[in-house]
Amino acid sequence: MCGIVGAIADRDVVPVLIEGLKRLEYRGYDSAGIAVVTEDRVRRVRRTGRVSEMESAAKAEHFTSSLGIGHTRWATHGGVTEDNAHPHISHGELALVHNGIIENHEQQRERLRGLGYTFESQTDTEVIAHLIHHYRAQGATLLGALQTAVRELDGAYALAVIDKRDPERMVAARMGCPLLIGLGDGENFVASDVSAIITSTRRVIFLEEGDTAELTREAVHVFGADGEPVQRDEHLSDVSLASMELGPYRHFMQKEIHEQPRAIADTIEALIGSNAFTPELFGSQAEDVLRDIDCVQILACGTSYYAGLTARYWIEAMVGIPCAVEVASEYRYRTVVANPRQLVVTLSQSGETLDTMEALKYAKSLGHERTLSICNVPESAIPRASRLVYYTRAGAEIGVASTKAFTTQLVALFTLAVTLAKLRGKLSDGQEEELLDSLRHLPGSVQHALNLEPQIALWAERFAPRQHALFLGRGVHYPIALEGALKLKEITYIHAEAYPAGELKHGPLALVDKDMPVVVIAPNDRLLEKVKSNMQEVRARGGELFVFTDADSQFGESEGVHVIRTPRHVGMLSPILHTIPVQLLAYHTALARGTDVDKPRNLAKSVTVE
Ligand code: HGA
Repeated sequence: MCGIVGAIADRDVVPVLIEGLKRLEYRGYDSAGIAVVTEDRVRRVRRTGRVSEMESAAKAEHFTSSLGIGHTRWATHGGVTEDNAHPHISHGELALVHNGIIENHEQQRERLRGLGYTFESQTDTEVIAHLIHHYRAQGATLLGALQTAVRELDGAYALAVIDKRDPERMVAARMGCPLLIGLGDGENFVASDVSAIITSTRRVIFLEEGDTAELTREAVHVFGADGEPVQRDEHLSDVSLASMELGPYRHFMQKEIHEQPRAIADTIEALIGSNAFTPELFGSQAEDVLRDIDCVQILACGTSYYAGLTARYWIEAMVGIPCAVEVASEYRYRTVVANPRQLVVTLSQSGETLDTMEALKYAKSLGHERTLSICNVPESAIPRASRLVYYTRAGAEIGVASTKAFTTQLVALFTLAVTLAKLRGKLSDGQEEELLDSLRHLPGSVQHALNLEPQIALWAERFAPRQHALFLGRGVHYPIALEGALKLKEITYIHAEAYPAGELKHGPLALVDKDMPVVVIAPNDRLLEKVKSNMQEVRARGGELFVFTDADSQFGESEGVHVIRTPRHVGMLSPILHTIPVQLLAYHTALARGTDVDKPRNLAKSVTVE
């Protein structure tokens, strides 16, 4: 979602801001802007649309400055207009960028109107600029004004602020939305994520909830929620620049689909290295936390939620304890029965997903102390708030539609299920060796599935003109049908629904006719015969079937039944393998429809607002 970058340096920071915003584009946005302090003035350029359009406008105006802030906006309050784009300015003096939502913006707006402030935008953000300006006008320093103002805000924010009356300083604040500080040599930065500043520095400080910070060229001071100075650890980011470059690919989504063999291999490296499913894979205290749990609650959103649904099948079958999976935005607002022996597992690619973070906080407030985060971004907020963590090592995921983060989450969840089974004495040495072996071979099988791309691209040509599609699966492959439908919706805008195949006759069959393509995930497992019957039900109504099965299933193509075979059945890991073709189908259908694959309309990455 929104991206923030700011810099104070001895050089012109405008190129730093523009490059930073380009590196934040992947988060999804609808407008962009920068503001700088130069020659005792605040100058600003904003545009709806792409960062490159805003860049041309900034170049035309010959902006240069050694202090500036930039922003990519994903609108929550107020339409996608230039007036609503950030930075927002108060009285021509102070400029501010904001990520998040201010819930009491209406009350603040009324109050500020009463104090004589006028508003140029419909955003919730503009009140913050005026509020800080108001406290400045009463004599507070820039940092003091920011600290007073944020105490009056309800909601979530990451903020960066500059003021022409104090051109040697930038201030920042964080509550509920990610913000970090980059430490340079005689220059310092703020950013929503490290990718924005990676070419300037890898030394970062992650701000914590309630922190404020003051940056000059030479120093950074951080203050805790009580306003007192605090020391926050410095980290050296190992984000790879290559993972943020497109290389020979047309789209990040395509690149990330193809990176899955490597991403999976990296994610299981420690497991394969230790040659055993040990609790330590989840952290040093893991054995204590995991040993006598009596159930699992998985909390997640979007694609991660489907990873959780898949894990439920594995956990209940292998471990023999109940596993519930819930959308985080539902869990966080309902009355939940607390159980101190429950393991609460949160799944989030970015580790910053606001609803998931809030659901975790809620679970903890109920006394749930056994918490595990499965996450792709080291040191992000959710793993830091969890007792145990398993980092997927997918590398930076830039495409808005998640691909490699999903399959690596599945690998992590599978590792969890087997580890729990072992802790409960439900795994023989032979079984452990067998499962390790299948995981070892998984990257190779995924590579074989990727080789199906040309066949899937041909199917995509037939999908491209359709308005609707149905996805069916059974058992552990039902969540993969859900994921396939979600991928298609997200990037092609074709309306797609997924059902457990057994549900077909309880409703969705009414939709089936010759114009409804039905995608079926039908591997050679114990439910295959049941799925075949459901396929007959579709054919009997003229529906066209597109079936993904594996090499050892016995059925072939016939009229209205198209079949693509993934490699040999890979046992319990089969859902991971069957994810590849549904990702490729969505990707190639989007190509055929000419949609913006990496930046689907209305969507954003790192969903840091509610
Ligand atoms: N509420 C602000 C910022 C939105 C945001 O953080 N999106 O990710 C606005 O609507 O401008």
